[in-house]
Amino acid sequence: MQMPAVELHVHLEGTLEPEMILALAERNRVELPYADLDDLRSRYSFVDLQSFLDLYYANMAVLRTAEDFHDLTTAYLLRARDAGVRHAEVFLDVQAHTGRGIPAAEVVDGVTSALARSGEHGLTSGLIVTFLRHLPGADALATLRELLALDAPLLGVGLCSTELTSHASEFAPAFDLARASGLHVVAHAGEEGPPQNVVDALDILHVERVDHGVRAMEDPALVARLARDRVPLTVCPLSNVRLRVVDTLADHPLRAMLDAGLVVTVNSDDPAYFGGYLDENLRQVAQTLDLGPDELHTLARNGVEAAFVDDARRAELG
Ligand code: ES4
Ligand code: ZN
Repeated sequence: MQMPAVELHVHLEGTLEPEMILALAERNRVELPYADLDDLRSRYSFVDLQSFLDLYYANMAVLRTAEDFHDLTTAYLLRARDAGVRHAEVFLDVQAHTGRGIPAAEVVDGVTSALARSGEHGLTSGLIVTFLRHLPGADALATLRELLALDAPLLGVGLCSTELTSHASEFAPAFDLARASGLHVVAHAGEEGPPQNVVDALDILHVERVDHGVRAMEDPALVARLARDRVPLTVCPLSNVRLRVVDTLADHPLRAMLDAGLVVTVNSDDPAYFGGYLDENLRQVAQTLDLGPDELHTLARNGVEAAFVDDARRAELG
């Protein structure tokens, strides 16, 4: 099988495996409401995005020190390398940590010191800080200002968490500052929210890629626009099944998206929660949607096209 070269949609906190949750709880003396590993694992059954987010944010309580963030990031890089990834752009929910009293510098130092060693594992990488959409836009702006003051080595900013309770315009000031500071911009849209959220991400936040975007398929004019402008969509098939964006993998619109000429890529989102890393996402979509070598090649090529890398690195990846 044509292996993926690039991963563009993975939340570092979503790579926190149950075993690491228990190990870090012990290391940091954090009390968890789980009896054991089996009890924790039994909670990994979701009915929608929010039911997942509740567990995802709760489990972050075990991440306390720069060393924890370093270890989490290194574990992801090693697992991604094993999945065939040669370039990864990883999301970090800084506000989910500063909001419970962990300094931004502690979080960012731990992650970036691990990412700086990507080359030792045979990868390149970049860090995208994702603002939390359930918090006020002013918090996103303040967080970005703090990260810029820290001179944090950022590739870009994004937007995630629930799509249903806020409007993109709230985040325009933070995205305007990000673009003015030379950062790339992406946003989750059209996952649980309607196609209009994708339009708003393009028109109001001026995103260069859309994370998920599967519900764009409900709006033919939007599909035509995304195809014409070659706006990449970072699709996460196993995530969409586990969060009930689609009923089953066989119902997933990935093939229809490819057929519509969209620049779609396959990604893992929160692999510790959704049943597999990039290799498993690709294996399952190839099998279930009967994707052939040409389609797998297109997916890999799209990932290279959509990556925020310079021409030299793009040529190496391609
Ligand atoms: C997320 Cl799957 C998904 N959707 C929106 N926000 C998120 N944060 C982490 N995973
Ligand atoms: Zn995501």
